[in-house]
Amino acid sequence: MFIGNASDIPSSEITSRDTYRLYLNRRKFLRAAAAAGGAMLGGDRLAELFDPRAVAHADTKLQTVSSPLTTTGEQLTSYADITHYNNFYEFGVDKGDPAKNAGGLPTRPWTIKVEGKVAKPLTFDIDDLLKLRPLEDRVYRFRCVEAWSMVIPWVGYSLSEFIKQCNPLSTAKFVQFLSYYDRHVEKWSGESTIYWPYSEGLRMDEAMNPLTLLTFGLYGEVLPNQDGAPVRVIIPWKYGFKSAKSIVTVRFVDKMPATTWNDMAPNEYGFYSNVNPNVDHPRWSQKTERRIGLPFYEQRRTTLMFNGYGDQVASLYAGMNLKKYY
Ligand SMILES: Nc1nc2c(c(=O)[nH]1)N[C@H]1C(S)=C(S)[C@@H](COP(=O)(O)O)O[C@H]1N2
Ligand SMILES: [Mo]
Repeated sequence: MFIGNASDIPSSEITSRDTYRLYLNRRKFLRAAAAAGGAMLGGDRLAELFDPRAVAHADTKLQTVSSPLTTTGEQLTSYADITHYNNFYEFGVDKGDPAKNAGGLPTRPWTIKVEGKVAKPLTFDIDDLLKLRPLEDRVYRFRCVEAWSMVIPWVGYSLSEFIKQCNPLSTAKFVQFLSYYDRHVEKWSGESTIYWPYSEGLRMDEAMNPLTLLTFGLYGEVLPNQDGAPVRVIIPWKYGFKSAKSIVTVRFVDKMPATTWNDMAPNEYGFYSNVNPNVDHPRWSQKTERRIGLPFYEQRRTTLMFNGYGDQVASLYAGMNLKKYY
């Protein structure tokens, strides 16, 4: 955790973006103080103050509106945890690697190519997509298949709004998302045996469900690179690996597309991957999860069917055997 031990604000208090900002201001102040009377601070302390991860940029704010689809009532996971406990295997296999290594991801210019079963192939520029619909603040529970979870205030709009612009044909039954891949930029991608680019997919009705979020930011700011800048999807009732990051291609297809984790270990990771406490992973239970960032004795909690979004999505799977289609 980058909060380290140098600050007079304990990391347990850094629970919101506002607190985080106060913390940054405090650091800036200390940095100025260090410049003025540097001899007072030791080398380690100085290194901590100049931690590049703590620099907030003025141009990262997004204009947002509140959303009727937000989930409330649970304590938000801190910005520090959301941005320093990541899975982004292109930038390394450890949770702390993406924050360290994703700085070189070139997020402008950025386009999404739309291809496959559409009236005609299209290319969207990220800056046009940001203006397509009002950006909403939407708090969602986020459940990783590794049995940890967070509560994250995302920024975006329903993927369905984007899909309408793509004019998919009636033969489009699934939509596939492909992530950016450049092995020169993502030098760490060889640490795993994943076949790149990262690929994920949804059935068309899942993609059109209003909860499925085309995501541009978190905590009211653009996505940090390690969280999938400049655009990703978030499907709150599915395990986290379904949410492809840094998307460059959206492909409409007539058959279930190949997806990264399903390719890697089909008996462990199904195509659907709905959060389901009644279907254990072959190597661990899915009945409970560990909420990141809480005191140790408060972390463990019961995993909810469809991650708690059953009212909105259970009907998508009516009549399906969810033990078979995990
Ligand atoms: N391109 C790409 N997308 C990805 C991954 C990845 O390794 N590469 N990891 C997935 C997994 S396993 C999870 S849990 C989430 C993590 O998102 P977060 O780091 O923003 O919490 O991203 C998903 N999307
Ligand atoms: Mo994950």
